[in-house]
Amino acid sequence: MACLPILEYPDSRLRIRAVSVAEVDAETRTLVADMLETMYAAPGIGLAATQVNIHKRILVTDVSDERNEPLCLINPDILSAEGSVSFEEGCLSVPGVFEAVSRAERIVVKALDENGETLEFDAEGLLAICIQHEVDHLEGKLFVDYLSALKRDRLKKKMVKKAKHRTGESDSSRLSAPVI
Ligand code: GNR
Ligand code: NI
Repeated sequence: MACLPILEYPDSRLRIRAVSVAEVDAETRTLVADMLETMYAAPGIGLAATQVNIHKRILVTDVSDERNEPLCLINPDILSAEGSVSFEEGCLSVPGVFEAVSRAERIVVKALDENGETLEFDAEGLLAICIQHEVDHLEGKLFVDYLSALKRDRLKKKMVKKAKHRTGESDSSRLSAPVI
């Protein structure tokens, strides 16, 4: 198992759209195990492959209190969504930032599990919020995209400053990409 590095906003690789997984094989299962380890270590309640720079439609989540109910969704598809709920969201790729985001309250999800079996289930509460947040990542979207342009721009400046400080301005090429 391995803990993988997490990309941070405004890294342009967080904008890449993930492609579907053609076959759920041993390599997929290794990646899922590494993503779960990364998520638990962070700690977070969800992680999309995009965040660890793997552009495949894979997400993991665990919203249980005991952190012993891992769920892995491959090629997730939100079949339907209803209701609306606002929740203070955070993101491992935007550390230290928490802002209210409006999401569907209930969703119906179809996906494959780590064995390639089809899952179809209803989700609500924190699980529904988390799955929507992760599916957004797989489409290159971040929760900060739902904030006002003013708030997002302020945040971006702060994060670029932090990234430059960390890298010693050695490679900021990925930080200047336009943020959609
Ligand atoms: O750990 C996380 N917490 C969280 C809180 C509210 C709404 C969404 C999330 S997901 C986040 C982990 C993460 O960044 N997943 O992409
Ligand atoms: Ni996130």
